[in-house]
Amino acid sequence: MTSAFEVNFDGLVGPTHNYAGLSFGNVASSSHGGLASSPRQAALQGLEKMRALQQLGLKQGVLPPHERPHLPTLERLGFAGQDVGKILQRVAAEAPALLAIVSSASSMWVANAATVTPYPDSSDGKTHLTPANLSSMLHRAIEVDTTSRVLEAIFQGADYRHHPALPAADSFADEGAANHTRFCRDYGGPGIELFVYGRSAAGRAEQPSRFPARQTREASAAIARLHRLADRAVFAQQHPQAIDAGVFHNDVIAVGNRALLFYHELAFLDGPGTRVELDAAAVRHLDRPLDYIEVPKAAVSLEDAVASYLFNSQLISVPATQGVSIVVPAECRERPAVYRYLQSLQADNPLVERVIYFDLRQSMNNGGGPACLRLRVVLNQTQIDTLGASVILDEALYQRLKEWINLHYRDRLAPADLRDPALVAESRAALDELTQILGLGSIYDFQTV
Ligand code: SUG
Repeated sequence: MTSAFEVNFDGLVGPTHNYAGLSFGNVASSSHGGLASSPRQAALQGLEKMRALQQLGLKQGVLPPHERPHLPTLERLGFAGQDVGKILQRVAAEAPALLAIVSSASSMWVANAATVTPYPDSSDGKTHLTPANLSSMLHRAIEVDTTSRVLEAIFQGADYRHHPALPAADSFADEGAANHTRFCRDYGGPGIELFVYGRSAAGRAEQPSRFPARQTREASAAIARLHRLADRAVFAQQHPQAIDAGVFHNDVIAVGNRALLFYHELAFLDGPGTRVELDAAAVRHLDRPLDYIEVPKAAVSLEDAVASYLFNSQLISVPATQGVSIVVPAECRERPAVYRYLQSLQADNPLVERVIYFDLRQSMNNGGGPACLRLRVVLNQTQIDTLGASVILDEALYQRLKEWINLHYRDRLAPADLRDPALVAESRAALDELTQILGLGSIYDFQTV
């Protein structure tokens, strides 16, 4: 076994970050729709998180934002022409909801970009990547093509197998790594993988009644097959009560790292059964059962969990420390029950080293916490050194990206600003420069036409 790292690739927030209330079932998105945003602050908050983790000694990568507003989607829907200003005016007049949809900076939440199975887990020894079709909502479904191009540009060579996204049908709705957790003892050693779904297209599963379930069991099963996981894959259904409380992805209510699962009592429809299955797979492949921290609903209610995003934390193994460190959003300090719980966890649980709080408010207001902003890829040092682009964060890249954000991003964006053709020009200039900074080549539609 060669040693390997779990690299967090974080999505950079794009220049059109805004609050459009697009995601039904995502409580933060619905409650902030229509408010003004700050793309600059959003991008800087995300960048500071990346830098802090890099400074703790972790490997940190960067993924580029997508081109927005996405004019090719408008063209496919009949809004074409040479004059961008006129196109935007027409869309705003004839289909105002569409303008927000094609302008969303939702590609920042790269936990939904793809599902990644690292090479130690697949029977062919390759790292498998399947972009999520994100077919539940149009503003996210239009991410697939650029995501595929970005992943193929970065993860090049014989070590990787890139699969096309699953068919974009309701029965194969797939939201990527946000519903997938890998467990292992060491990142470069064998692992098992938990796939969590909200509904079954076959209709067998108990359904939420208030909000939609996004991930299907059929999609999860297809990914496990494609990624050649055989009996390393475990499937579990999300608790419908959790979805109805605003848990639109499993990573809003559970998170894992190495052999530890941190989750809420109401995360899974059958919590005890899920543990039995996970332990059986873990004993088979890791020679030991998993460790669990189950948070009782009596200590933290579903409402508190959703409002604070306690479980959308990153569990990280900081070099030269024993237990796991938990990266949580600052909102966890503001909910008394959650803060109390975290303080007791830090003081009393030997599995936990410390809790680190981050201000990610701009993203949080759209339902995206620390874990939503990152996609985990296990890589060995040779793979890190031979990536197809300069996307691993170091101090120089951090400084460069900070300057780039400060130069190109607006400090304030109101919904009406999405009609402004200058925003298109500004975004293109920013992204064009970014592809040069990251050595990515031409990945955007505007660069290839
Ligand atoms: O898909 N929000 C995203 C948030 C994704 C969070 N990701 C994870 N939990 N992994 C979503 O609901 C809101 C956009 C708006 O309303 O402007 C949005 O798309």
